[in-house]
Amino acid sequence: MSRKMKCMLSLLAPLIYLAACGKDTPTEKEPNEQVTNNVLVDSLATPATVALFNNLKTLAQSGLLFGHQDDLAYGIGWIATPGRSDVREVCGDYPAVYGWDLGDIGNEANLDGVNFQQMKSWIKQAYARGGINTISLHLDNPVSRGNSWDNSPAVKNILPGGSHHAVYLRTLDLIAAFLKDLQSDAGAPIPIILRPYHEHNHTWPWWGASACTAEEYNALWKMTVRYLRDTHALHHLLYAISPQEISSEADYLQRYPGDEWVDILGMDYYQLWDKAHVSHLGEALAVMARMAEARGKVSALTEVGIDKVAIRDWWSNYLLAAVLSNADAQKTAWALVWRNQSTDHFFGPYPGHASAPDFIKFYQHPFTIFEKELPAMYE
Ligand code: BMA
Repeated sequence: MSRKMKCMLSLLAPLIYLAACGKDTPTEKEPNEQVTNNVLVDSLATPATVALFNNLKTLAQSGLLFGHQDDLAYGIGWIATPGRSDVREVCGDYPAVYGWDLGDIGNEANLDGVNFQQMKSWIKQAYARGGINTISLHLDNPVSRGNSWDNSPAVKNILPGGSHHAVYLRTLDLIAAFLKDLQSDAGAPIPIILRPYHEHNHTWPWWGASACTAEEYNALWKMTVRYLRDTHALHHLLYAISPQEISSEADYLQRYPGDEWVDILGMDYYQLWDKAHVSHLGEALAVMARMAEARGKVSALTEVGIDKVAIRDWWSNYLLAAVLSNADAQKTAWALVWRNQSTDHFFGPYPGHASAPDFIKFYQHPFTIFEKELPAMYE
């Protein structure tokens, strides 16, 4: 067992399982459903989901999990080859966190060509190895039928009473059905970190700052949670919110549904292209980590990266340097880089790339955590 692993396990020892308690929630409970916690958005969350949250919180104190979007689905020069992963081919281990996206749900493949049936099996494989899965939603504009980037107004139309409410619920039904299928071989639901309606303080998406009011955004979030949690009775979800490049608490809370609707405070950050932004990101992470701590939540760098990783020492001297730049930023649970689509669009390492030697250093650093180094996250 590595020194890093030993240190991790000793930190986990005092972990206290959340006791059942009689908190009132808006959830309608079946007589046989048990309240498992009074911390999460879902008071009926499965014990494994509660454990994932607690373990993330504990691990965040002493390490940074590394994540990669679509890691098992494709990489540079390959598509859907069993067992392959650009990250693993560079450093010898899979990422600890796997990102997936349900944009184009209802079709055979998602908006980036990932077959949904295969996505389910990759999520199951990652879980079986002890990894963590997070899912974002680049959904089409439900009114115009354009894509996520069609920022013509739609949110007011899909809220209860709106012209497209029923149509939108059919999309949420498809999402619920996909999530429900995510079960281990033994039939246990696989805990998932759901990250809907991300980067909502920016203007590119139809749920963004130019397309809907804060009240509409918050109503959309709550409607989605209620529909998945209460109507579909899905209890294996943690809910992560992720505005982009936020530097103050007031900014963070401008579009925020409320503490009882969010489990994980995330942030997406795509400005880490020069040394000045190392401390900028470090300070932003610190703001978020303090907010999370005050609320009993987890904070995470839910997306980060620079396209084509054009800086050779980016992993150690930019990304890790930002997370290590102050004591609060160090409490960030994970950092996930976006997909390796092609040599023209990639955010992770791959064998032969100029940043690969530095990625190995990043991997070897005692603070970073990859899949094999994870403790049992679901216990
Ligand atoms: C963007 C790009 C797009 C992709 C989208 C959703 O940042 O990578 O090519 O379709 O994310 O994954």
